[in-house]
Amino acid sequence: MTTFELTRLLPADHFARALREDVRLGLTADAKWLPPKWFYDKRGSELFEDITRLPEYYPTRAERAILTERAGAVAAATRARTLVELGSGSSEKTRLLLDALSELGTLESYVPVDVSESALREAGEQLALDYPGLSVHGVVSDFTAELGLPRSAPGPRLVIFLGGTLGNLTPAERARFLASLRAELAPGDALLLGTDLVKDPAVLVAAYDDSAGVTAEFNKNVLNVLDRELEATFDPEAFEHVALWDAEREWIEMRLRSTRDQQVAIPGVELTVDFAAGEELRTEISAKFRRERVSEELAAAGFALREWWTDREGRFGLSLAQPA
Ligand code: AVJ
Repeated sequence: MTTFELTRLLPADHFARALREDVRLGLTADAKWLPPKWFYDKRGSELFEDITRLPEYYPTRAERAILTERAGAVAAATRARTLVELGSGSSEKTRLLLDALSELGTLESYVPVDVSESALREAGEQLALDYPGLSVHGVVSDFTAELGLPRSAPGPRLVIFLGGTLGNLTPAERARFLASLRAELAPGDALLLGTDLVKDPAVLVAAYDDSAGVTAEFNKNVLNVLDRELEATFDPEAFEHVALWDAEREWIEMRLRSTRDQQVAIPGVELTVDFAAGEELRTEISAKFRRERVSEELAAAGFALREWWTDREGRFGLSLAQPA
């Protein structure tokens, strides 16, 4: 028998409050910024899916190539009974691991954790149909705030955090996130972590500034989100998409650059915000890693790196780690 259940860990008004707090904080700062999580409304999630199919955006394909080759090794090394996925989204690459763990015969339950209830429902219900006998327990949560693994999830547990999303966090946020994740795991549990790798800046910048303009639209979509949720008066056409490589900090930054002097009302937070011509609003960092940095950050959080795999071209890294 197959089951699908859903748990909401957050109060119903969590996202409305968090958005207002982020907008107040980020848009009144000297150097304006917004956290990347607000890209992902329905339209933004669709645009991201489009990005993953762009010729310039290699990370999704590179990570899938590694998983295709290594899913069996991950299953054998972890013998997981529970697969927990952070930021599961459409759960597409997850099937490679569900297949490998089913074949091995250890898998009992799948726990996708995501901020989007609709994405969890869609993916969860389909998976429950496709994997008879699997219990699917979706958790609506903001894992940068708290993870909240169901206590019932049987061990050993394999937590996967794919796509390179760790890179959206600053170094301090990553340290905090990895340490709190470690605190929820027991000996014998494991973490499978996908990280995009440092490479030729031209390749990196192209991946975040594609010729079809899809990433530009994705970036500007955050302004549509503020217009809708906070009755703001942003005109996305009055901002330009910017993607640049910060060589010192080894991250890509996406920004929106105001094309003119303008004033924007944001009634939902009782703010009026001025933008000078050329002023930039930072909307995302996407850190790129080297093996050394990944293993150091894992070690600092109490994990030991057990396996490190890359695709043939060395573009993307997949780490298997366990509590040290
Ligand atoms: C989904 C966070 C992994 O940082 O590459 C894609 C998001 N931003 N293009 C990334 C994104 C611009 C993506 N992650």
